Amino acid sequence: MFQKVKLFFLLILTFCCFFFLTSCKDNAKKENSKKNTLILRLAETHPKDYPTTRASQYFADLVEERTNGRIKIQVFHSSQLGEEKEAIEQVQFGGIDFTRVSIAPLTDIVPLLNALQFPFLFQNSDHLWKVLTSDIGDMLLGSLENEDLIGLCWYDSGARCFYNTKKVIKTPKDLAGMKIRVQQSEMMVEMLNLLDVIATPMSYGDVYTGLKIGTIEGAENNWPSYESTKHYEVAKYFTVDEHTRIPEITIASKLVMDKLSAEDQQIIRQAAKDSMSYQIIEWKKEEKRAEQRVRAAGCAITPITDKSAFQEAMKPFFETQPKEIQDLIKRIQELYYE
Ligand code: GTR
Repeated sequence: MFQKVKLFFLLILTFCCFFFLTSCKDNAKKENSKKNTLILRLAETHPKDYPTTRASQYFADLVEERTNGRIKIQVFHSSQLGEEKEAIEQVQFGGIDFTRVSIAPLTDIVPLLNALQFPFLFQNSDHLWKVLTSDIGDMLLGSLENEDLIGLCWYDSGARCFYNTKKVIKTPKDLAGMKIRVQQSEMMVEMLNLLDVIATPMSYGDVYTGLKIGTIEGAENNWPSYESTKHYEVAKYFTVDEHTRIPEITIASKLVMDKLSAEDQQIIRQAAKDSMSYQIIEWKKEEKRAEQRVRAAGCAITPITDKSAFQEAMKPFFETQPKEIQDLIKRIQELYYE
């Protein structure tokens, strides 16, 4: 009897030891794979469910899948890592690994991008995409490298329109004297000054309060931004003048990318490119949804069917541009007819 009990306890002991050793091994494996996972951060200004944020997440998922979990990109939405201008600077110094931004706050660092924010440059969305997917788009993505940035891909951002807290705007003259927020870009300030507007550069996150307390009287943006920021609740006069089509861009830190293997760099570049078609589809859906929502909310929407007055008012702007930008603008205009 005593022998049997002894054997029984011996068996239990062996089982416990075996269980203990296997779980230690499993934990060590998990720890190891955690240690082998490279965590990178992407800064995004929009909320979690905004089309560009979802596309950035799609990009991150592709990278994780294609590197078998070796590289994980965490998307920090809603400006958790700072506003766009600061995020760009951080990416230059490798403090943040990636960011998705509008090209506007990048233009002071890479002036050639100014060509893309020239007013009434693109005839429509197809024209914009024809340019971005041509050698011009590739050349512009490549032009960021001198500034320690790597241009990965473009996203859609529709057309930007004026909106304000005061009155219906039908002509450029109606805008004269108004204090309008612009993105932090020299060119945007110069462009709006041409309309006798008091152009006020400020970061995106400050616009709602500015409109509400009256430090600015208006701003300009696309339908989804107008809606998601709730600017439409405080600035209900929206004029569909579509003065610019400024694309969005995802950029990586060159310092960070240079430390990765050529294979991983390629995976990241390709994943970013592959997220473009997803973003474009999501964008189109969101544009319609946001427009319907602000219309239903009772905003005063003024369509501008004949844009010539706005175009004429902004025409002299071309002459103020450096030759390099003028040449690029001409090439972009010509591409529409090719
Ligand atoms: C939005 C754009 C943002 C930000 C914002 C702004 O359309 O998606 O990245 O640049 O405009 O006006 O600051």
